[in-house]
Amino acid sequence: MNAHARVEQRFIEADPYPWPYNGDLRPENTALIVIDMQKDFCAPGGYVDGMGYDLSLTRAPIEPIGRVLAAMRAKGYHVFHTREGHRPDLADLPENKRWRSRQFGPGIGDPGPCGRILVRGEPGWDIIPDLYPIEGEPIIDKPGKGSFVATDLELILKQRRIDNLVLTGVTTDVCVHTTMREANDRGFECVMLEDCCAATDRGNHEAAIKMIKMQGGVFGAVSTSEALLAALP
Ligand code: C5J
Repeated sequence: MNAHARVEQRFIEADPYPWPYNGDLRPENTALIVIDMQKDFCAPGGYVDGMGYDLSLTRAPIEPIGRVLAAMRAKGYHVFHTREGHRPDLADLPENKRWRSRQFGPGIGDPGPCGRILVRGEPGWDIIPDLYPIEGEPIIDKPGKGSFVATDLELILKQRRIDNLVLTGVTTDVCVHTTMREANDRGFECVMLEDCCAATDRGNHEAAIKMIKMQGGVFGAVSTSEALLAALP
């Protein structure tokens, strides 16, 4: 191919604009991020279950994420996973985060049916088997809701020259949204796949999606697994 040949532009159907904004969608510059698909958020006996929330909500994205994960792996896209969790001695758990987490029963760091809640190394903290990372896929262990604070995610994305982020996981309104906002402020071009995300409350999921679409796509765009799968080069 001529060294000066233009690369064909490619977009995913998305709202409020076809994504990515510049049509530069390639396996080399695009990563799937699967956020916090941990047993504590979507398995019986985990943290979310213990707080009394409807687990069917946070389990709903498992299947669509599985399809996107398989397709993006097969086509050579970068894949990252994150896990929210804390050191066993809780040195990285702010007191106020711990206090608030205990309002509906056992909180972060306390024992539960899946081990100590959101503590690194415990059964409930790990990623569900259906979506478990494979060799070579970085796992970002984060003590906060966002994936950039106190992690090496940005450094790895920059090393790999990744511009575009496809965001999936739980929960839409907390860790996925915080990560999208952090990524957007760092110049990454983000799309959230709405059927590949879920919140512990349906209204919060919908509101979080609506927020992204304001102001011409204030944090990026929103699409679906179906649209992404139809458009992948
Ligand atoms: C929450 C998360 N909701 N992964 N964590 O506490 O969204």
